[in-house]
Amino acid sequence: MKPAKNKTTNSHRTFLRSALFGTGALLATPSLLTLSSCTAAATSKRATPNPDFNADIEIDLKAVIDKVQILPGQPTTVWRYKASILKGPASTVQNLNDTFTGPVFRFKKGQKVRIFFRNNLPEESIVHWHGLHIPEIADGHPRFVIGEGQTFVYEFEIVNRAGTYWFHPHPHGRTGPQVYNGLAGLFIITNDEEQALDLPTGKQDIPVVIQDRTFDSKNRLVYLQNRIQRMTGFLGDTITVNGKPNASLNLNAGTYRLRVLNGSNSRIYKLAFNDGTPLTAIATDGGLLAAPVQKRYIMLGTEKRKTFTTPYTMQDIVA
Ligand SMILES: [Cu+2]
Repeated sequence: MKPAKNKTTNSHRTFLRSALFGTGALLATPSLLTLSSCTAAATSKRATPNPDFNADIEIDLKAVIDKVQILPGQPTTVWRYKASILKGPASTVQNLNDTFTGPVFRFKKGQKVRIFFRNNLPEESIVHWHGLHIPEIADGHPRFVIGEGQTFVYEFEIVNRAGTYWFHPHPHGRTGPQVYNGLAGLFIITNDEEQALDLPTGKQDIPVVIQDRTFDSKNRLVYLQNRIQRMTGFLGDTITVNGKPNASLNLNAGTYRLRVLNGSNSRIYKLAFNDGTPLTAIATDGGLLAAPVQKRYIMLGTEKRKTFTTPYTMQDIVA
């Protein structure tokens, strides 16, 4: 309701301004034209870049149908995002291989970002930047969906605190299936405050996207097979990490930062080390906590993520 109200106010102001500068009945027509073009601009889809927006970073982001090797045997058809950097540091974009998850974007607060989103799916889609403070037109509201072959140009400045955010499709009534098919990526933001904390970085800063999936005998993704699932929510029988079942990672001694995102449609997770080693939670959805908190386990609801470090080695964890 709020944007609509603002729109009216802006239009009203424009109208008043025009009316003030104008005299007589003739100028009533230009005033009305201003009024209608203003409303059109606020609701139109952004298909071309704004030349006045000076982007530090430009990214090409596509939603595509792809085949990836997830299980032994036949590859699985998935829907996924693929990104490439057009302007700015190459480290901004990290595509993950042989998986449906990703990419991982890494930004710094204050950067101005332009993302060309191209929908190569056989249905409407739009990208929502979950947790980001950005202009409404760049927020991926379902009314901004674009059809197959169309492009939406996002332009916004990174104003959020350092933290782990994510992006996913947001078409009305189709968000669940599109995320399930594989569309989800991470949006990591850093800032000076975080960089002064000496947290693990580089290879010791690991994205962990947890999702449950069900595959049929031909390795195809299966979603909402029966009425109970449609009512209570989908629960897959295979847990994937960054799009891979039975995921494992060999780590060296030292402290790791795990950016854990529950990207599942309904499943809730309780995460703990199997030997009871405590976890140190350092952040939630909204960024860094005021102070680290030790936990025996962490609960992850859907559309939530926590970031934690462990002062123990992965060898300890695996053992
Ligand atoms: Cu979301």
